[in-house]
Amino acid sequence: MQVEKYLNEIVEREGAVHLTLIDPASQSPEKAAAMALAAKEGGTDAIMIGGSTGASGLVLDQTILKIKEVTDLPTILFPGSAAGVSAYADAIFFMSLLNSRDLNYVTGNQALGAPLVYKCGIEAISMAYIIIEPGGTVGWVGDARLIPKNKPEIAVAYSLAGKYLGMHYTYLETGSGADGPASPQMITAVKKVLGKNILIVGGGIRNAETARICVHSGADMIVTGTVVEESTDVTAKIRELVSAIKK
Ligand code: 1GP
Repeated sequence: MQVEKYLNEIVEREGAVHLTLIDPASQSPEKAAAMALAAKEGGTDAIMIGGSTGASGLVLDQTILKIKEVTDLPTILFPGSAAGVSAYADAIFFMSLLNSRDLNYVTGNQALGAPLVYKCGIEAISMAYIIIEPGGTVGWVGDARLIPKNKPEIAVAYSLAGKYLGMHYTYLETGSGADGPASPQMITAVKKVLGKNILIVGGGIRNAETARICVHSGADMIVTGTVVEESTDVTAKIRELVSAIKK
C-alpha cells in the first residue's frame, strides 16, 4: 500500500494531489522522461502512464524505465486494457469502467491482467472509473454509456456502487482533451457520498482556475495530460496548476 498511502498522505497534508498523465504512444521515451522531470520540478506528485491506444509492450516498458532514470516520483499505470500492465511501474490503478456496456472493460481485461500484476508484485490501487460526456477516445474505446453532464445523480449512483464494491478511489473522467472536467455540482454530489474515499477528476483541466474549482468542489486529486503534452514550458504549467490546488 505504499503508493496509495503516499498519495493519501499528500491529500491529508496538502489538501490535494496533482497527477501528470503521460501517454507512451504520444512521444518517445526520452521526451516522456523530459516531461516527467519538468513536471516534477513544477511540483507534481506522481506520474500516471497509460492511454487508450498503443500504450503497451516495449514502448510502455521503455517509457517507464526512462522516466525512472530521471525521477523518483511514483509511477502509476493507467491501463487501457490488460496490455497496459508493466513490471517496471510502482503501482497500477486497477480499475473497472463501471458504466461500460462491454464486459471486457468491466471485468474481462481485469481478469487477464491480474495474474501479471500478481506475478510482478506491483501495488494495485482499486478504482471505480466512470466516464461522463463527452468521453473522448476512452469513452468510444471503452464503449461507455456516457453519463450526461447535467445528471450528477447518475454519477452519484455509480460512485456509490463502486464504493460499496470496495473500490478505494473513484475517477470521474470526461476524456482526454475534453472541453472541461465534470461540473462542480457533479463533483460535489459525488464527494458527498464518497466521504473519505478518494475522488479523482480528469479530462479538460487546462488552467489554474479550472483546477481550483475542481478541488474546491470536492476533488482530492486532479489529472492533467493534454496541457502537459502541449505546453512549451511544462514546469511553469504544472507549477500554475499545483499552486492552485494546494493548501
Ligand atoms: C485523461 O483525464 C485524463 O484520461 C486527462 O485528460 O488530457 O484532458 O488532461 P486531459
